[in-house]
Amino acid sequence: KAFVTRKIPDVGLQLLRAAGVEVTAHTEKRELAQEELITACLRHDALLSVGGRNKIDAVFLNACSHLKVVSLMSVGYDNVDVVAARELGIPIGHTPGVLSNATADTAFLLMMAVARKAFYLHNTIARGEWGFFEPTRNLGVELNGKTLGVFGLGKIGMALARKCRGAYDMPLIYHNRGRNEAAEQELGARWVPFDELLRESDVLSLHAALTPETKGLFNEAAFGKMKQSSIFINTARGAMHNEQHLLRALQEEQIWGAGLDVTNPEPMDPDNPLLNMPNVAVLPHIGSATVEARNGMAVMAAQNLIAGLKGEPLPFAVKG
Ligand code: 8YV
Repeated sequence: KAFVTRKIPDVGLQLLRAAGVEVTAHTEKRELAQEELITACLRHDALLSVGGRNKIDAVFLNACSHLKVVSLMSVGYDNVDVVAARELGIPIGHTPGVLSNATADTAFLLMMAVARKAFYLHNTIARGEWGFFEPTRNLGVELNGKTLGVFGLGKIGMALARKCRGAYDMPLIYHNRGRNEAAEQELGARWVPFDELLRESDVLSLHAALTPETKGLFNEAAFGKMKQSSIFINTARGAMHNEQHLLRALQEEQIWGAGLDVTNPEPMDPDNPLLNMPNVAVLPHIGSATVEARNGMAVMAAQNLIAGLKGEPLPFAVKG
């Protein structure tokens, strides 16, 4: 018996049912309170958890230590206490890879939207403010040959770097804990220290996991080191940037623009001044929201769950 925390693509449910799993899905359009999740899980053998709202923390895991598997329908697992899960012997699955292209597309889309003020100009038209044409109005910037800086060069960062190379011949610099030899060979990527990444990137895109080390890393000090002409893109986790500091950096023209698919907090307050700035584009955490990616994620999450129920190793386990 498996409990699923949201409506997921049919392809995932079909796989589960074909394997003989009895599924209960929470399909109401409201967040599950933590106590409700625990109560539901006490009646099930496995959990398929969608999105980062429900915390799979030590309290949850201890209350639900009977679970044979927790299968996440996401690549990120910052909402999970991986150490507590390991100690309790509960395997955790996730869905890396299938969403890399979709998420990289979202970063690319934001980069272009910021460079040409696209979302802001769309909104001005909707407000009846098409405006008077002058050759010096509504000017954006071009991306050709500009340097792409990636913080956390893994699958998603690589997918973005390939798109940027193909479309704009953008040189690639990156900062990771370790070197990414494959990226250096394939894309001529250059590892740089963190401060150099800040100083040299024309477009700086975040693709790392949220950890205690990356939380709040993009703050006043970091924005202060970036080029005044630079564009900051976050499709990873909102908690990696300080949103007040980002707003100030934009207002004081320390950086040129920002594109966010993740905000801090989510949802973003509709009165947030970032939403009315010409060089800012914001999306409601849609990085992996394509038919292809979400179907792939549902399949992987179902495969992890089925393996866990059988007591087999998960095909896509969180290593933690
Ligand atoms: C999702 C994500 O929007 O995979 C992740 O880590 O942030 C996104 O793909 C969401 O968490 C889907 O469950």
